[in-house]
Amino acid sequence: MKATAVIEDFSALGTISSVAAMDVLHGMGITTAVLPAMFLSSSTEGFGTPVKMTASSWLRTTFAHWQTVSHLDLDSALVGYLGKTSAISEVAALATHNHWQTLLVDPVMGDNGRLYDGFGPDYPAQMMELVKLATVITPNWTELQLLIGEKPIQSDKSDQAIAKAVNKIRQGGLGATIVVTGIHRREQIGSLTFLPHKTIPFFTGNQPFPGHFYGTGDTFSALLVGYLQQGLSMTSAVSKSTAAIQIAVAETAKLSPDDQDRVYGMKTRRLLNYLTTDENHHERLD
Ligand code: PXL
Repeated sequence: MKATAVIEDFSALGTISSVAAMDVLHGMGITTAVLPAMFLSSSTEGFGTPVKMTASSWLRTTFAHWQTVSHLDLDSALVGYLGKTSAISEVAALATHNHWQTLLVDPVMGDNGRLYDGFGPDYPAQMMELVKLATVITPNWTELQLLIGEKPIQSDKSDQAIAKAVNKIRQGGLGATIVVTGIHRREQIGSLTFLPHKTIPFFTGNQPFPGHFYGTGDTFSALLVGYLQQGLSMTSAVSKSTAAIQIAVAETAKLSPDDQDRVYGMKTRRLLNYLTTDENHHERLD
C-alpha cells in the first residue's frame, strides 16, 4: 500500500493540523500514516494555554514498526507543526534514512512577524536543518525570515525582499521548491513559488475575504502534498491547491471576521465535496 506520512501535531479541537490533513488526504483517496508529533488540547492560538503531551520515543518506534510492514510503501511525507526542537531532529533523522519522493515541510512556527507561543529562540535554526532535506517547503513571510535567521518584520513583502530571502536560504543549502504563502499581489491573496534553478517566481492567488483564517496553511499544505502524490507537476499542484483552498475559505468566511468560531479552523464540508467528486479526482497511474 502506498501511503503518505503525516507528521505534525494532533490538535483536539476543530480542523487544525493533522485533522485537516486527514480530511483532505482521505478525500483525495490517499492512504495516510499519521504520526502525531505532539498532542494538544487545542491550537495555541485563540483558546488560552492548551495542555500538551509528547511521548519522546513515539515517532521513532512507530516508524520502526512501520518499516517491518512489508506491504507498506511510504513514498511521501507531509511535515507541519512539530512543537519541540527534539521532534525536529527526530523527523530529520527519519527523512535522512527514508528517500521520500515528496517531502513537504511546512515550517509552522509563526505568523504576523512573531514566533508562536511556546517556541524557544533555537527552534527556527533547527527547522532550517529539516527544511534542507525537503523537496518542497511552504513558509509564510514570517517563517521564511525566521529560517534565514532574521528578526521577522511584517511590512516589507516586496518581490525584492522575498527574492533576497530566497537567495539567502538557497545559499544556506536548500534545493527545494519554495512556496511562500500569504502573499498579496494584484488584489489577490496567494503564494509565490520559486522552483529549483529558476529565479523568477510565479504567483497564484484568490480573491481575498476579510479577516484571518486559522488553519489555512495546514489545509493548503495537505492539498499540495495530495496533488503531488497524485502525480501532478509542481506548477499544477500549486495552482490546483490554490483553487481548492478558496472553496474552504469561502465556506469559512460565512463566519464574520470577528466571530470567535474562526479559531476552530477551516470549514471543510464543501472542499471535501469538491475533492470527492469523481471529475476532480486524479487517479495515480503507477
Ligand atoms: O495552524 C497552525 C498550527 C498548527 N498547530 C498548532 C498551532 C497552530 C497555529 O497556531 O497552534 C498547535
